[in-house]
Amino acid sequence: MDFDTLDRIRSNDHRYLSRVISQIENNAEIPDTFFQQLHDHANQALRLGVTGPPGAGKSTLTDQLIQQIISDGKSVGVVAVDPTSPFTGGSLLGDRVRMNHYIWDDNVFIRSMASHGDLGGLARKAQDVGDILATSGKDVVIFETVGVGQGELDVAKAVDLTIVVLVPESGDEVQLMKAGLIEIADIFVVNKSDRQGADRLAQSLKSILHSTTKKDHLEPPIYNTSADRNEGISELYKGLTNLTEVMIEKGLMSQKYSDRHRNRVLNLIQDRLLGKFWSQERLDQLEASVHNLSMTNESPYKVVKRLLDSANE
Ligand SMILES: Nc1nc2c(ncn2[C@@H]2O[C@H](COP(=O)(O)OP(=O)(O)OP(=O)(O)O)[C@@H](O)[C@H]2O)c(=O)[nH]1
Ligand SMILES: [Mg+2]
Repeated sequence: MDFDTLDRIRSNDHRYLSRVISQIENNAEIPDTFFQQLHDHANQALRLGVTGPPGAGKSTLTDQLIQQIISDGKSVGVVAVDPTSPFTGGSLLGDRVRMNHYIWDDNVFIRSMASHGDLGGLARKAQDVGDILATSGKDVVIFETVGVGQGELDVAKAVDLTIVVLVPESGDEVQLMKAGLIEIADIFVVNKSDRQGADRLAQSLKSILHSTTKKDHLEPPIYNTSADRNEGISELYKGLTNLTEVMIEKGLMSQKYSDRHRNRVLNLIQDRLLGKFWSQERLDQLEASVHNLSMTNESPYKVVKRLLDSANE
């Protein structure tokens, strides 16, 4: 595969975009120069994360947001991360339906991306894919992830703005705090507001946010929606647009951008150093010591010392 040219990405060739994303998905070796070239073109898009518990209606909501975005004369790229996880059995089909719906539309690009259980790499992949879609000229890039673990929450670090989707069944405040969903949200959506308990959830969220939002931070707004009947969606879209403007004005977007930049460098260094360190030989040494452990009872610290010493030789 030829990574030397930006032209096919910049010309918004969806088949090519999909091929490059597959390479990233499959951990193919891609030269750094490829990503370096993207950098100058990748800063125009608004990157949105849509996250929340399994089955909360993230895909349905994203679908409605796509409609809003294209009616607003803008283009959008959507990546649904890890639809093969055991939690998300239903979404792959849903994603296929959506894909077919927009297959001839140059303004809408949708695809799924499996994490292959490699959650550590997810934030990096989301950044890289975001760069590709931004370079293709998409005005908005959406990442749909299931918010059930650290890897998924890391995706929040790859975006400008995170929408956390909850439903009346999502549980009480304590559970939400524990799940780490409160602190990553810039906007809350209480979806399935056609169901009982939606107002109560919105109220209790509001009171936690009121007491937990730090000074100099914006208190995340809450929107009630019923995504499957397109209720509350245009209000959400308007709110999203307003919030984006406010965040730009207050310098919060550039703050997020610098945080992303820093995180990205930290993550890349970590990945590379670890990748270099764990040669087959060291992995074999580790395995050997694991098998020895029960016999010689060698301390893990001793194993570490030996492995690190061998790194310095
Ligand atoms: N009653 C009700 N059902 C909804 C609403 N929005 C979505 N649903 C339904 O909820 C189910 C799950 O919707 P999805 O959009 O697939 O949810 P998801 O969060 O993307 O699910 P995963 O990706 O599998 O975690 C589907 O059957 C939807 O039709 C809503 O506002 N009200
Ligand atoms: Mg989904």
